Amino acid sequence: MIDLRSDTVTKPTPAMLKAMFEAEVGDDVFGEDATVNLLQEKVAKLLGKEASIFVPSGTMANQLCIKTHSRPGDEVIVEKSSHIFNNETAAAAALAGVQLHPLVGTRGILYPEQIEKAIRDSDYHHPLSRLICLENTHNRGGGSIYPLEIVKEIWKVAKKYNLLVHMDGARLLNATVALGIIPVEYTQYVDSVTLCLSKGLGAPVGSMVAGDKKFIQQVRRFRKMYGGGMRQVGFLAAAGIYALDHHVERLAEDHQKAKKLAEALSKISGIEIESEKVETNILYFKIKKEEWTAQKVVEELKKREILVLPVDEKTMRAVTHLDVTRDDIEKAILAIQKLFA
Ligand code: TLP
Repeated sequence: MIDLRSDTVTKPTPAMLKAMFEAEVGDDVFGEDATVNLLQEKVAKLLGKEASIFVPSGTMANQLCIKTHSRPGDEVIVEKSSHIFNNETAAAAALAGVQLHPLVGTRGILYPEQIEKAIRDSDYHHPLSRLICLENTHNRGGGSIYPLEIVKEIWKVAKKYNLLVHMDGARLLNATVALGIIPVEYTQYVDSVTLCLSKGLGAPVGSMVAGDKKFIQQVRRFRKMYGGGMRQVGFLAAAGIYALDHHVERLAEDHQKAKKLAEALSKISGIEIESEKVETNILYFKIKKEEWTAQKVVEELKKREILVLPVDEKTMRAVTHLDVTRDDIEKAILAIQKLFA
């Protein structure tokens, strides 16, 4: 099977598994897991923050940040197609008690002027605007990269009105590798940032939250509350360390593979895709054949050993990653060409 559904599907490489087996572990709820501690120091440094903390998932990472930054009744500005708004089972409302204020972005990107307009005035009928969440890269935006200058301007607006900024950086390193910059260039303009080890980086489990020390202390309390305090979890942290040491620069390959696939798809009549807009490892395409649905194409491709994700009636997603070779991309292209011929 050539699995293009998500970059979450990767399995540990033999070298990663070896690192996991050899990890020194301890009880992380006591703060005694040496490998977790090492990962947390490494990520804090990478993201230019005072501290970081290992958590089970990207969803928990985002939700811990929202919970820690806000109080019930506050308002959080998000993008309408963001993961936080659509794919976290309303956790911000259920667990943090906040109201999400969704704004429509351009390929998921919000602009400082629209954010400034959405910030509430001090009328006591209104909720208190507390936090702005940015997703980088933006999944539903098509793996789009937040322009650095825009993040800087959003930060300025946030500080002018005393708001906090959170970055859902599940795929932050896809953005930095594509731009050839270091993560700190972004993270200097956010109060908190998450990073998923289990997506393009290829670790089996785990995400990171980074911020200042006081913030991370509070995140640690809420992580316990949310049931995310884990014990000898250094086995998983070791996979994260391995991923950061060996799988970052190679993300560029995933971007090339996505571009190649997108360009080939753009030449197939029956498929609609703006291949020039594919910037990282995620691509969305639409089925133009009237009688075909995305579900039908998924089923047909599955028979040909290719997995893609249906998104809505006519739209599908493909994501490149560590476990999809250049050869697999060629095979996928051929199979899709044949199906649409
Ligand atoms: N995204 C998954 C699905 O949930 C859609 C995927 O296959 O892309 N932030 C962003 C931007 C994400 O794309 C995801 C996962 C998360 C957060 C949540 O991460 P997990 O799955 O670890 O909770």
